[in-house]
Amino acid sequence: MNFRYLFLGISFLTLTFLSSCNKTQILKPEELTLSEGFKNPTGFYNNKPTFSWILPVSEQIKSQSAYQIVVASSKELLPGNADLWDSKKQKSAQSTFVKYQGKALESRQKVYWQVRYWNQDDNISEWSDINTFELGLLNNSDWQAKWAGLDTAKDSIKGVRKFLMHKPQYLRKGFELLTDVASARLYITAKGVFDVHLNGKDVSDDVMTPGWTPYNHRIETLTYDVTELLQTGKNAIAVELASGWHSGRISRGRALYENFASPKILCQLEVVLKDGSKQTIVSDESWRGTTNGPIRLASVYDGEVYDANFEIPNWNTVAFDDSNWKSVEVEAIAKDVKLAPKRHHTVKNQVVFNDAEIVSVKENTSVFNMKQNMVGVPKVKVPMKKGDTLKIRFSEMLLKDNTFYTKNYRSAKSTDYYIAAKDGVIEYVPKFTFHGFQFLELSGYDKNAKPDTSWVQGIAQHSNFEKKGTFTSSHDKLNQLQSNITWGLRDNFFDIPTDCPQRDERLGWTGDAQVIAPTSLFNYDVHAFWTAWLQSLRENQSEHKDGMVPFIVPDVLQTKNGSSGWGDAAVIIPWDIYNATGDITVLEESYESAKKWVGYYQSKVKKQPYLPYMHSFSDWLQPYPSKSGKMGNRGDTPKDLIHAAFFAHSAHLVAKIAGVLGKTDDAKKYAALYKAIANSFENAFFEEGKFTGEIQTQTSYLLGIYFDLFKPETKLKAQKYLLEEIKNADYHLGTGFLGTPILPKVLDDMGEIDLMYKILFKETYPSWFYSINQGATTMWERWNSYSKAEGYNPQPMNSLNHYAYGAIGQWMYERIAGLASLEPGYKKIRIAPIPNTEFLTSASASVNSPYGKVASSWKIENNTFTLDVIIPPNTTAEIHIPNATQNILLVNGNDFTETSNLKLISSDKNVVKILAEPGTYNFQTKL
Ligand code: RAM
Repeated sequence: MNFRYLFLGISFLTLTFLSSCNKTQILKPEELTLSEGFKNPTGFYNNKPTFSWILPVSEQIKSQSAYQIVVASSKELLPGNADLWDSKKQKSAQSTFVKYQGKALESRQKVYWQVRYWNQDDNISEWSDINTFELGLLNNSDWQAKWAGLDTAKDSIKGVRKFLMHKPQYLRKGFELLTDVASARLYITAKGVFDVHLNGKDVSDDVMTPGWTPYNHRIETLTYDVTELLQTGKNAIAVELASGWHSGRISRGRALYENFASPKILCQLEVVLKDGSKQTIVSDESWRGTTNGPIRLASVYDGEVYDANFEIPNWNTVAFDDSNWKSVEVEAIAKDVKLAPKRHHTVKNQVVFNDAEIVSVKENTSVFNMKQNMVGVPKVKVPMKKGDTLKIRFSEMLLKDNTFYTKNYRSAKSTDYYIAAKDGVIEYVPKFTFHGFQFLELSGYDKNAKPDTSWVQGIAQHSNFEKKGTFTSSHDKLNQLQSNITWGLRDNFFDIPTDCPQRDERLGWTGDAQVIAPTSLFNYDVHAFWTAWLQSLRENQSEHKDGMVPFIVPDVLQTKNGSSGWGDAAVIIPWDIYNATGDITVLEESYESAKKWVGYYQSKVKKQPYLPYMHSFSDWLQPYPSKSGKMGNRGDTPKDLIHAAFFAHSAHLVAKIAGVLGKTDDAKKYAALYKAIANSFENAFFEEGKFTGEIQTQTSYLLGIYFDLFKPETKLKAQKYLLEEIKNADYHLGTGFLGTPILPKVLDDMGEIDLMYKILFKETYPSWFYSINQGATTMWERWNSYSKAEGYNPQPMNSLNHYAYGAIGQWMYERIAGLASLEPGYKKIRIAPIPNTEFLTSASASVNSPYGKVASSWKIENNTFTLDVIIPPNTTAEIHIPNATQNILLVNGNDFTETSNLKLISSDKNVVKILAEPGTYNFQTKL
């Protein structure tokens, strides 16, 4: 043996080994998600999904230069033998929303996938963990089940405004499984709302399923893995069913929805047995049911009645004999109503408030304060006497004498009842209703018992999205505002985005939705929530040949005329989602709908070119309107101006969307249309930048400026007039629903940041802090919903939980904390806080962006301004350090010098601008 060769051989091997280590050592991708952020879903809705992943934070990983995705029908085939799709190495930085391009996928199919990437130096990562998704039933033809239920319309009672109240149903079926179960899926939905049990156990902790869609177009279905709940031999499936949104008063008896028809369930339990055989149990005529169960009545608006005397022991287990129950009636699945897996997360219990305070006790009536205006249900544990009725009332705030203010619930009874079957402590959580409340009144409990705070808990419920962003500052009221904004969002994201959660409304108002979407996308992971609702919007829009988008979605009001500023949700929200997430899918899905809405405006142009004549709720609830009472709700900005402004804006956005989608002809066409409308807008309503209408309003200027409808020279003049208007209002808000979200954007653009701070930090009416000074824990519908001095606004339309004015949240993130997305989905980030030392000494925000955590946090201490920044891999950031110059700037403790990570963009006496690569940075400058 020649040692020299042996030595050389070993060195060669070592080198190859080391260099191959070097090539393979970078960390694997993390947080794999599917389409709008789903993690390993079962019952997934989309067989053409997109894939996203996040590059881990590490010195070596700045960006992605290529990726490879492998998709297979079994785990074992990965990564080498992907039978469904192998993307191969794709030279691309795209790590979000990569389209699946493999073999067609079918209902029920379970799919496994993995991804790896190459970094900026072409080093390859390890393969990610294997993720999965399993499709739900994608076609109506996948269902063998029939709609089943009792005819409850027959013996229903007449409730508020003579609406039918269907008695809740208890439905069940026993069945036998011949051998052991290998796997089982339950596919289920209802015309109504349901809770399903298998062998006495809850199948899920979902609330008010299946949720609310335009039921005449599409009903969402749920899929549950129930393998563990089944047993060899006898089994029982049991479903509680109530009206919910489908047949309840909230549906307003719309014939189209068969609202007077009785609620029904549709369910299909598919079992694969260990011997390989299959057994399917479906809802059909063999099921039995009763309305003689404990939930006697249930209504979204009016509450629930529970009579413990009607409890049916073991009704949902195999031990029960249902031979006395009635046979159900069945109905075939309709071809024109799509059954589709739910495309966003169900409502669930989210937070439990268990530190209630007792406000008052009178005989056996007591009032509890949950200390937060919330939405959901109470959990009561109360001593009762047999036969007595516990009455549970709700209110958002109290009157001066500590009694309930419920005028603003209007006709919604919002009251629950529990009838006790025996003496002792009862425990009750209503199931098929929800309330908007901070205060709760109990009466009818055991007279001899002393009320205790442990009697009551508040269970806050909302759609099950995750928190995405945080915002905090050195100012208590600003933090309270952030809290009010986020509670306003959670409280009103109850399966659909609602205007309010408490009164006889709770509807998906499109205007409110378009106003709040950007702020919601900072605070919560509501990508899927919004895109699901947009599908409902398109379905309701399709009912109108002229492209009209209803006021509300689902459209139970049967809207006849579109409203400017409301129907624009069809265009504005997809654009906002795209900007927050970078997902182009929402633009593709919404493109035709957005064009149709612009077409609706066009169809309303009559006499004057480009000026539509139509309906509008206008600058809804503007403060100090010239007209009083209800007449004043629409504010003073003329509706014709609002139509033209939103017509132009929607056309402009369609042009931009067309650009993103590569539809160049449309992009040109809509850009020209926007210009033409802008021209008409200016000529019709302004002279030399001054609004020519009778009453000057902030909103007339805001719309023209923000939507870019002026010629450059008149724009400057209009800006001056706007500032005059704001001064005339003594630096207070003069804006309603439409103007308010735009105000910070316009002032920011004008460099009037300090003015925006001044307006935001105003304590007197109308301002954001005014409601906080009056005790608000959520956003209010009106700037003057309540005052300690004068009490409640006399109008019954006075929700204390309305998110629209929370739209300021976007500016709080973007400018106060300084964190904004500069290119769709945070591919490029802007960190540019502008502190105002009169009000603040610190502010921070973070967002879990599609690329990972982004953060911006500044503070001023001992005349030193410090900015801490986190920029995730595969992005870049422009960092603007205010009041700094290049030579007094420290970065991570050292004098600033350009490096491969930090490049100077510009520096003047106001601001240093730096282009940053991913990393964590600390900037410091002396003030
Ligand atoms: C009210 C709703 C909503 C608003 C419409 C115009 O009834 O609460 O907030 O958009 O009217």
